[in-house]
Amino acid sequence: MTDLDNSLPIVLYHYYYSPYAQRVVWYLNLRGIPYSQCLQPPIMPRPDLARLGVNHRRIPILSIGRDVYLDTRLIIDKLEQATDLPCARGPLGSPAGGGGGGKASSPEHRALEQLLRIFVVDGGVFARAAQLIPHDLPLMRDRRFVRDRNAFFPGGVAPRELQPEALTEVQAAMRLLESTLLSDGRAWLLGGGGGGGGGGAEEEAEGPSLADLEAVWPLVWLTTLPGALPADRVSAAQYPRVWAWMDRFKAAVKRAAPGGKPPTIKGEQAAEAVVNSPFREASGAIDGDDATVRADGLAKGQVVTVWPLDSGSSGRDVGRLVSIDEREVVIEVDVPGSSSGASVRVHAPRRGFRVRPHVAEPAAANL
Ligand SMILES: N[C@@H](CCC(=O)N[C@@H](CS)C(=O)NCC(=O)O)C(=O)O
Repeated sequence: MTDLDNSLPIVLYHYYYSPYAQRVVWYLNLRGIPYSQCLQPPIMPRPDLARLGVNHRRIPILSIGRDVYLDTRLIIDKLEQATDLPCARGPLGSPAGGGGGGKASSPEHRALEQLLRIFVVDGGVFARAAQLIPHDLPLMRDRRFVRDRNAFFPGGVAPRELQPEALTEVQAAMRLLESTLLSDGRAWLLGGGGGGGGGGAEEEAEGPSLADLEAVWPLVWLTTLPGALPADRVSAAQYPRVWAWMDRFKAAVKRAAPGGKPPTIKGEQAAEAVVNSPFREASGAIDGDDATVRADGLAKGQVVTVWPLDSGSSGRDVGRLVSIDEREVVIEVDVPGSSSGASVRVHAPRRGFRVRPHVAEPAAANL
């Protein structure tokens, strides 16, 4: 586990209508962690990230000092594990995975937290929710946006012919919560402060845990897209407990962050803050027993390419290998055009990402 220097700037690169970014914003708000935001265009290119030498194309990205974290799963894990964050409230999750003092107090709770994440991200709840984006939204009428997203989603963005079955999958996810964890009237998925829970103001006041955050975000997102959910089939009438839980969650986030929005900084300012900061984490080691390290003979300092496998695979980062273990891979990436040879460290989770020795593009043939 690594310590976090209070003075290090925390910058969230995102855009407002990214549901993945929303999940991190809610996390930061629930913990009362101060940060700045650097707002990005919803489509490529993103010069603010290119300025740091980062090619990863998915949003959000979080920097803490000179360390840049890709993927919300790693971002949230890192924030959970940090022991000395300048924060108002402690970790939301399991003490084993977090820095202690988290809310998931039993092995079952810790398992649920992880399984809900896997269910929603890898199990396809979010992917199905994304297929329900209504075609009459202003953004969906923007040809540049649709072209960009058709390249991002292998089957095209919100294919009309898949929307009926996507709705069924989203209903199944809601039914699961309605008929299991929420069925006894509890306020939060894990109950109150670790107990079973039967509702009540005290339990509600304890606030949501990481398990709630892991499950709630694509569902709340869908409720904000007019026309995504047909009210006669997916509403508070059919899923009253899920709706009440979503409302409680939104109210808890609002209570936790009454001050509204964080400061917004421009890309130049963000890059300056990142590049002029120290590294947040000490340089880690190469796990010689790791299967990929063995298969490819990876060594510290070797130039490697890192990219996500599930979506946005075109955004590949190239850098010198700093560390790799079963949880994350860290590479040091040169900041383009830096006269002082500045670099940032890019962290990616191992799950859902590939690491390979870098193969230089062949030079253009002289015709
Ligand atoms: N597994 C990634 C997924 C992130 C993701 O797909 N984000 C969407 C925005 S909600 C995205 O990057 N879309 C393409 C883009 O903005 O260029 C994570 O957890 O961060």
